[in-house]
Amino acid sequence: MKPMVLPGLATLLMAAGCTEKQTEQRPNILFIMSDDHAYQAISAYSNHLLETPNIDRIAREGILFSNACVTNSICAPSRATILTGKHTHIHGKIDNNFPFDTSNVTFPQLLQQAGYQTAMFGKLHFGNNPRGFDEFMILPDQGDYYNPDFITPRGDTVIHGYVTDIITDLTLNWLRKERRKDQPFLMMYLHKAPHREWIPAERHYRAFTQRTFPEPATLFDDYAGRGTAAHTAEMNLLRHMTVSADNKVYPDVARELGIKEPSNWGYNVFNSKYSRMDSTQKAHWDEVYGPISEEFARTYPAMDDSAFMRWKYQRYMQDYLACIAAVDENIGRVLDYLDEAGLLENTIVVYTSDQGFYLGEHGWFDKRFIYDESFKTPLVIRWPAKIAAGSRSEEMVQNLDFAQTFLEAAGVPAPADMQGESLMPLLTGHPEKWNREAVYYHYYEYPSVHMVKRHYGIVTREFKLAHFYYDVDEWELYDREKDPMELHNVYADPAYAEVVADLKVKLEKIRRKYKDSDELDQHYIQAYRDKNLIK
Ligand code: SGN
Ligand code: CA
Repeated sequence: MKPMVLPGLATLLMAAGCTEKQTEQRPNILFIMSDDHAYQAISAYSNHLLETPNIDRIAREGILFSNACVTNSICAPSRATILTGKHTHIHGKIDNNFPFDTSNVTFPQLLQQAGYQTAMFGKLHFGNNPRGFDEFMILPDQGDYYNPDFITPRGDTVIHGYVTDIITDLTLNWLRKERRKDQPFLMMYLHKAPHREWIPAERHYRAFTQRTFPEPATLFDDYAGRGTAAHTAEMNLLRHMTVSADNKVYPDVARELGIKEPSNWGYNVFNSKYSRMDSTQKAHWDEVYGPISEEFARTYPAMDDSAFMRWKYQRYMQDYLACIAAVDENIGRVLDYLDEAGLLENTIVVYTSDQGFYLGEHGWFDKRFIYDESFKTPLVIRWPAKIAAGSRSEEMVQNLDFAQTFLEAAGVPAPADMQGESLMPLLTGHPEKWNREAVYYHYYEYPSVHMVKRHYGIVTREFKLAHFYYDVDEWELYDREKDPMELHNVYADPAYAEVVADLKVKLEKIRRKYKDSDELDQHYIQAYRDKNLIK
């Protein structure tokens, strides 16, 4: 009998329909996310505010997405969407109030089961601990900038120092000492900065408080041409940003000037943040912020509203951008380490934010709206093994897409009920395989801080149609090409009647596709009633 010839492994794999690529080493994943980092404050997007050389490096050596967006522009819902690959009405984390339902399947759990070593350091904001991680150290709730508390699997601890540096030290320490060389890793490296109240490190506030930044064209927006929601939102620099907590004027100085903060909130927050610092940190702080308070006491009495607005804008930008300087610098430390360790080639490095943020555009800070500065988020990805350096994509990708992207990159099948789409075709230069024409958005947290009304909508390249509901019933339509600043709601303009009719059909369709409905809207309103958040 003729001896049987055993085919080689490669032939077997080819016969089974596998390509050579699938037998390659699985990539590491370094997911870097900050909290409330506006794309307007990344020089790869625009350098009118500051330089971010390290985030830019990821973009330059990889791909920059100029139309990345979120499904619900607020912290915890965005994080839950990233981990589950589902819209917020499906995973149930619709806002920052309700705890995350840990029976949801998350992509880190799947990667861990598939042999990835997994770790998370920084801000999660779920009200419970992450599942699927071999190691984690997370900030409780929003966390603190100075000498922050951490929750760990071994109990709680306080670490002395500045939060952005500490989260990076924890990340680097794990990569250096805990990483097993025979397994790929998933690292979630999650900054608290630049979240409100924008408290910078000493090395950055010294420099940034000396600087003056260009004002946005819409700083003095009066919201004419927009709906009720824009008029009633409480996120205007002049009216809602506090001089003490946000602008760092000492409470006794502000009180002396007769400045009223709503229910002393700003004063209390300033005091609680300041009291976290040790005596050296306080002394350094006082050297810089003491004179700022004194100068404010001298100039405030002569300020009219527009001068006060301008002063607040500068104070806001000085601290916010100084926080980003620390984020960028620390990302540089991690990239340098990956370089040294020979890990850069086969590590997917992602930099993104949990949502966008207003930097004075429309007179606002905060986010929540479907409007661009809030809805869009920065996204740059570096993976030399697959992504050509200097790539750019204008496709409308979402935080919804991360889970399936990472699972595909790791060769792990994605559960059928995940709702995103893997970004692999866009990463690997095959945009023809990507055919998304519209994205869906739904914001719920109302009534709540900043008072942005509940709304959902559909966004295409050309238009944005949104329905504000619950205590209003208003529609808004923006022509994204003709009116990129979204100043004119053209919903009632007869010239757009056909567009409205067409988009309403598409909105119904996309709501059905993602399994959202009027019944679910009512269900989540009822959940607020049950919790006595509304009557
Ligand atoms: C805090 C902030 C708000 C912010 C929410 C949600 N106030 O309440 O300004 O909108 O968090 O932010 S603060 O003065 O306490 O910081 S999120 O990023 O967590 O969604
Ligand atoms: Ca956030």
